[in-house]
Amino acid sequence: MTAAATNGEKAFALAKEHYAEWGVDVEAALRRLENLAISLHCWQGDDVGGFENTGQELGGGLAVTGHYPGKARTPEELRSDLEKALSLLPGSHRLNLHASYAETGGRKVERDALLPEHFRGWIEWAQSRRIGMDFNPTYFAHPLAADGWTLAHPDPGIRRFWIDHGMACRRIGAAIGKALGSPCITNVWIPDGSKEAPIDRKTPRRRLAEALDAIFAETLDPKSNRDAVEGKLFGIGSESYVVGSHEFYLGYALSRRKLLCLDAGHYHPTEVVSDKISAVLQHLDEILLHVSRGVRWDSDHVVILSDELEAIAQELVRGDYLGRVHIGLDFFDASINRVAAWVIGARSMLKALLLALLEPTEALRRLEAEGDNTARLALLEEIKALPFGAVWDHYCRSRGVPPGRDWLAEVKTYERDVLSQRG
Ligand code: RNT
Ligand code: ZN
Repeated sequence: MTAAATNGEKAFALAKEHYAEWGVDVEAALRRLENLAISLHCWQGDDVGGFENTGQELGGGLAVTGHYPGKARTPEELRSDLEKALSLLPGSHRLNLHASYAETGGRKVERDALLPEHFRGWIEWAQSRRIGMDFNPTYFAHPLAADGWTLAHPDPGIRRFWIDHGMACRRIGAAIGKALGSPCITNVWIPDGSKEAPIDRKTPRRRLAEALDAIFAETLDPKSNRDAVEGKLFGIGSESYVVGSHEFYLGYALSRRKLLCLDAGHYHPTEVVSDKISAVLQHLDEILLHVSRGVRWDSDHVVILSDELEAIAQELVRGDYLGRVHIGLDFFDASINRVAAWVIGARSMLKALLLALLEPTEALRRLEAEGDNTARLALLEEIKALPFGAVWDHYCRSRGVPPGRDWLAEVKTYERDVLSQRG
């Protein structure tokens, strides 16, 4: 062991004792953390580009800013970058793929004609790494989505095309889940909405409900595929009206028994997803989280260990929801090293979960039940000074992953040897 590792392990031994004084079993927390998988979103690796190579602009209100060199241009490059990121995360995680990342061998395959075979490369890659996968139909970056309307489009032909895409994607999701022996969460997000206030808010919502019902008409085994629906408050170009709003999808998910996807960047700035989890899980069996970070108009900054991220993780642990909540990341930043962006976001999520698992929740719950709100607040503040860093570093080290800032050197080496060689 290096001197730093020896010191780190000494610090961990002391930290463990310190937590034990608070009634916290550190090893038990680490065992629970090890079972939690974060679904890593493929689209951080290439600025939501995908491999259709149509030259179509992203659209749908999605905007990626920055020109950091070295973005992945092929499935091989993207998988290599993902492998680098995954190698720097303790635990075993998942891949979240968009339909626009199909591998069609240079042939044009329309989105309504996509088949599981177009994702064989990804499935085999996931099999070889023994990880699960999640999936998303792609309702943007396409000529038939150029006006910002898809499933709620007034033109029935365009609607039909996008319904068929959704149906194709669910079958792909089921094939993925079956091949990997782990349910694939297939998440529907559409951009439909308008810049100015529409006269008719009702009809597009009726069309969307009907289109979704058509997509979900086929019964699939929940062991292979589970459907999620994701709402949004507004987007660039859909500031005044979004067809698939939160209320729309909450009602839809409840009435159709679907997973609701809560994206942390999709609400009013003072509204938080952490408070919604226990509300919606009163009525739904499972939900999907898109862990993101909103900053002013942008809903997709790289996730950091913010108060809200901690609050989300606390809710999952305190509410005993870890088995009912699927955690996916959703952000895109082209202004920094893209592999580092994945690692920063995913490690922050894991840190938030570890912090929550290390909380003396039962003691706090007792204080609350006794009405001792003074002690509850005082202890919550003191808990913030417990030696969490030593536990995190030990967790990384013991799972064969660089602790602390050490991962950054590996990303820099990868940038020098691999990313900077890309034209
Ligand atoms: C967009 C949604 C959606 C996308 C991805 C690429 O506002 O958050 O989840 O980010 O599908
Ligand atoms: Zn999202």
